[in-house]
Amino acid sequence: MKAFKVLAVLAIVALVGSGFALAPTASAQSNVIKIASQSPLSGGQSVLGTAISNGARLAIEQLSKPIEDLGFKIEYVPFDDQATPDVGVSNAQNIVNDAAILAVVGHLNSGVAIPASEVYNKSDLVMVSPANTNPAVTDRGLPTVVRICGRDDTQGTVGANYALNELKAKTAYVIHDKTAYGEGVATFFRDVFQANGGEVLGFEGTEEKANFDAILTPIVASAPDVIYFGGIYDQAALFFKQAREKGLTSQFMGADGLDSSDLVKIGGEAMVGTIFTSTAGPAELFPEAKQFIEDYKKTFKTEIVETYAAEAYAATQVVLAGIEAAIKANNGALPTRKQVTEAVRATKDLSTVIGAITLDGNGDKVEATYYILKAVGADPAGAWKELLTTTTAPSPLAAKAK
Ligand code: ABU
Repeated sequence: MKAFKVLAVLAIVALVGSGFALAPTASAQSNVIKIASQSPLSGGQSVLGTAISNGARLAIEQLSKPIEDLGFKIEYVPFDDQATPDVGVSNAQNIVNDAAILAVVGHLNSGVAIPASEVYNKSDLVMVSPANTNPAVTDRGLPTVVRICGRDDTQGTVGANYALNELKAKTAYVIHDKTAYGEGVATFFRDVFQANGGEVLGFEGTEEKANFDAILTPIVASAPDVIYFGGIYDQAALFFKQAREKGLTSQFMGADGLDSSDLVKIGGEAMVGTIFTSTAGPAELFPEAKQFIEDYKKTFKTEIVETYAAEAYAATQVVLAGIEAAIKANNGALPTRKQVTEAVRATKDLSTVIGAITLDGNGDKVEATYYILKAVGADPAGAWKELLTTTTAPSPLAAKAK
């Protein structure tokens, strides 16, 4: 027996020494299924990133029973992508190397989700995004990618038409943060604003985070009706604050990257009056989210349910339903990642906290709602934003089919 053990150890050492790599098989014999999330849990965008992680965690804590009844245990593994493509990709590599992980909920940033999802896709691992709005997230045609929010081609259009038709703006100056999301949504805004009769006085990208003097000088000189910022609140709030300090009275606008209480925490009174579009409705708008809101506040000891928390909960509902369906279709045995991906992509009329979700053949929600909101207060813990109006639009694929 002792001799057998020694031989076995020697055989393993020889395999490792020869460069033979053991494929990740942790889940093959285990009843543990892991669901990962990726979002910024540290840094300037962590308010929204934490909301995504919290939403996923709460859904897993509350809704895993049907899968447990089938003999499996669900574990949640959150990753901090730091809103940085390199970190997201490096995490993605670690995620695909853990064979127990059968799905990912995330990301916040399209510029991180796009390269990370290339890694997931090579391992057939499904990613369900609660927040990534850049069209390329789904338009690349990856079979493992799903998003349950709207898209920037529509979001930018909705913002431009609101500026022209409701605000009666004639001129706009457009700034973006040079990310896939920021530049993308700013480009859609610019193109539609121009095509429908507005004049765009400037279009510029910046990675500056602190001192916007140089970029503000030509904006002050041109005094546009609207300044549109395609980017995230941590940068936009400082930019807008400095714009007001320079005496600019233009209407500030942006998209869902501004939709966080940190916008007014950073920008204060200067942000009051800012109008922004979002693909996430305030959670209170969804009748199905009543219990979720109570549980979220109690669990995370907060009065604020930030944007994308409910969407992350819903994205996790999509994932859990897919895993359950895949186990059942696999006669009760642990499904492969590919089987889970296929079950998730087949999501139809799934009841979630943000309403029923049906996916189209590209992994987009067949119909999405776009919200136009206004910052009305400078207290981030108070009712700092109010809904102005909403509009609903089909995904490009669903529109074609009509
Ligand atoms: N749409 C939310 C913010 C960012 C992104 O899609 O990159």
